[in-house]
Amino acid sequence: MENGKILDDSLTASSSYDQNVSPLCSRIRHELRGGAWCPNGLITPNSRQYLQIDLLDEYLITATETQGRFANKIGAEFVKFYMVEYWRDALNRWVQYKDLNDSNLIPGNTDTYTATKTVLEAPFIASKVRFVPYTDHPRTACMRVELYGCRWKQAIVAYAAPKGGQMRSMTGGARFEDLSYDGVLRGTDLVDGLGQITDSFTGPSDFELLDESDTQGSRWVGWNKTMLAGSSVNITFNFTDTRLFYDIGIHTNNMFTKDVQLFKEAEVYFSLEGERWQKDYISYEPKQDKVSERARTIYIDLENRTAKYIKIKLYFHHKWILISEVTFKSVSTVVNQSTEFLDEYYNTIRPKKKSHFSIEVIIGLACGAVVVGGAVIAATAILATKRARRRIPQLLEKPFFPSLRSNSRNNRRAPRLALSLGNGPPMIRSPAVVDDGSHREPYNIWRETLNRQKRENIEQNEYNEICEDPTFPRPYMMKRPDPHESFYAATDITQHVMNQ
Ligand SMILES: [Ca+2]
Repeated sequence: MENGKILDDSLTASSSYDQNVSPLCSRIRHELRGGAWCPNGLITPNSRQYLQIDLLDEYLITATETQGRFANKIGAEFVKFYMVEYWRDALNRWVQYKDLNDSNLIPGNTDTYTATKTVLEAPFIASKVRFVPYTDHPRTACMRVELYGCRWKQAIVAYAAPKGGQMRSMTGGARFEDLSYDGVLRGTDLVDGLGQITDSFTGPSDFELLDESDTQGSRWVGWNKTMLAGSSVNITFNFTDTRLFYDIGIHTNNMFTKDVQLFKEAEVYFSLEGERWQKDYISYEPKQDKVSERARTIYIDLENRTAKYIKIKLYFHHKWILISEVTFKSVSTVVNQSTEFLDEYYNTIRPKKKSHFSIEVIIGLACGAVVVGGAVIAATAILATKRARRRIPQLLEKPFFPSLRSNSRNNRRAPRLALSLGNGPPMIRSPAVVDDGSHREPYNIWRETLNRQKRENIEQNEYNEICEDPTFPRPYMMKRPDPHESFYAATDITQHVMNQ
């Protein structure tokens, strides 16, 4: 609003007192005409006036800010509390924002000039946002506003999941419901909305620790084994379009001393229309960790599969599964939906890639390499000793190492061995290792691991970069206070006192 990225065309309102206080005057820290947007008539507990901002695209909204009507000291109106409503085309309705304590009132202003910013406990995804002034007794109200957020690039229309549970054994009963979910409850399932699983917040490792901005809610959404009909938690995501998927990241809790553990297995299913699912699903079993209780993101390779719908089934390993965020790495794609294609899409079962390299083979290779390495070092040492005995005078003049660089065939192997050991994988080329055709795998695993690490870094950066979009104010961006504001404040307080 302040920087003009939101154009005048995007600003509308339910009403305005007159043209001098139209929605065009609602930009925070601006003094245009009457100095703020003022709805027509008094605001009462039953009235519903709003200022509407059309963002033209979907944004994750993380904070709001308001200011009253200062208007060069003649303004007297401000709003003590306001509500926020938002719209997404997929929802096709306006939803009222509520924080994790189920409160819909956001604190506004106490004077006409000081801006008040509120970081939202439960960020939401919206393409239009309304500010609705609230008052418990009739009064005039004027507002200037700002929105903070970033472009929403996950392309998820909605997800459906079983309603989360409550861990009664915890102090106060830790609530793992999806508190900001904006869809509807159908039976025991939440459908057609987005919520805490896609709000960009991840939970702390110890789920009993309250988030700084949380007063009661939890950043975790969780399910107990006994509360579900099946043996798995099934979550279905539908996307804006057909996409090519690289991977999925599931941020999960592993507080095994408090009955929570990583899921035992994840099955990932793909579909183009949400009814039928590919027979060839992806199965992934994360390595269980009974040492560290650190919460972590588990990435599953989605093998460049194409889908518009993805269903994940998470199987219990312990009593509870808690997840706080799910992200996808994907790009838009187009598919030919001919009968032949669909038949192949749903029914083809591809040969499984060997996902785990046998641990025995790795140990065998490592032992072989150590034995060979030891033998070569021993041979080198013996030869070097023999040479040294022959060349005692030279040895006294030169350091030992250059003798390894002599033209002796055996000695020449030593630097190469050092290089091999230093680089790790090439040591499998050692002739002592059984050449059964599988010896290339450690190299591949090593390379894939390296790539995965790189990709995770990129992934994390890319995800964070969603909130670095220069076309929209960054979340939690603290603005330098306007020096004029303090001037206004001082004079206005003086005038206020004088008026009294
Ligand atoms: Ca979250």
